Amino acid sequence: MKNPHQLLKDFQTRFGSAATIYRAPGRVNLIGEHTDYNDGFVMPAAIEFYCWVAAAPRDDRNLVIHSDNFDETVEARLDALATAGKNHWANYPLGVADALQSSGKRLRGMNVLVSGDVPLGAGLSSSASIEVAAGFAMLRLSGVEFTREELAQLCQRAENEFVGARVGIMDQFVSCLGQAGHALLLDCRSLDYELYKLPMGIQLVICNTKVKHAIASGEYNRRRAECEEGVRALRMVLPEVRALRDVSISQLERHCALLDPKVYSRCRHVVTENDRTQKAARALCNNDLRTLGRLMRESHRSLRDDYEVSCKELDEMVEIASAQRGVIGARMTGGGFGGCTINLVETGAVESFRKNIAAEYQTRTGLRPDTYVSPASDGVQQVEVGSDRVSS
Ligand code: GAF
Repeated sequence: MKNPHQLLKDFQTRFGSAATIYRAPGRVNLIGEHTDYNDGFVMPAAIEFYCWVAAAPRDDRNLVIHSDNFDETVEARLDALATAGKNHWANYPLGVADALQSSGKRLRGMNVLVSGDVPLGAGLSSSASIEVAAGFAMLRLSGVEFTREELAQLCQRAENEFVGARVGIMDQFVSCLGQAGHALLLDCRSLDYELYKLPMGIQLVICNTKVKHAIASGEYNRRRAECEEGVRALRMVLPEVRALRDVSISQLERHCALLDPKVYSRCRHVVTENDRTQKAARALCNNDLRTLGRLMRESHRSLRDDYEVSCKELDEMVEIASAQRGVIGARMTGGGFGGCTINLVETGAVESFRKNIAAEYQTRTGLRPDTYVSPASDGVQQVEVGSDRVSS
């Protein structure tokens, strides 16, 4: 974890002034994958990996942003924001500044030092964490009123329009509104949400396959386009359908002849995953861990076979995990094509789980995995250095 005292010192050395510190978490998704951009349901939790931002206002209208991770500084004028180039890290904070200003928020120029400990390209939402941390800092230091829901939506807009990845709202939302010890069930259409306490005696164990996923790559946007194609075809007979969220499993089956077989499989994943996610929330609420585990397994199979966003390494990791003692459920998490799995593991079994996974995964794939154990954490916060207290 980043030492906030060190971050303040680094800021002082680089920019010659004191700063305020904010941090926004990455996330892991328990279930509800590729449903957010279909107006569906997701159930993520924020994790104790953060993007840390130290920031202080400037007298001009410039944004000067230094990334510790990339050891690079980018300078931009708030009145003439443009992308920093394809796949550039600075597009995330610059895009957020652009989205905030386009929505009418008047920002001040500022110096920003960014230091993230969310593993990059691992499917744990390092992108949302930098967007949310930067956006929160910009709004707070500019003295602008905002809600966390609004910040999440503006960060999503930044990623869609400035970065060019047509992501849904899940990652930004939980990075803004996550709560320690809880998973968050989000209705991605209404943005209504409920918090579900995670059971005592169970740990969230995240296994990194070390296969990098690239969310901005064409596959993610292609899946989204296939879902839209499915909606267009189904609307010929079901005109009330606005998104796959509105389609039931029996309706989909009844009208499958209207759909190209690939598009049908994509739609089947989304429709069944929405159902699983709502059932998983009920199972969590009833402490019915057996059902929760079964739904996680089914979710992984559906992502692998119908949505085709898994990969050999994720499948191996889930298979190895599912055979371990004390494992409630295991599945890939996030966009897919590499990245991480999420495992619910009984506390007493975590150490043997980590050891066995590391050995077996390495034997099967030749890759050395990382495993992280993280409690569910709070959404974006200001960090009071001195006491290291956080406040909202
Ligand atoms: C990525 C996206 F950013 C999310 O919006 C979501 O679609 C997820 O992939 C898949 O569930 O994390």
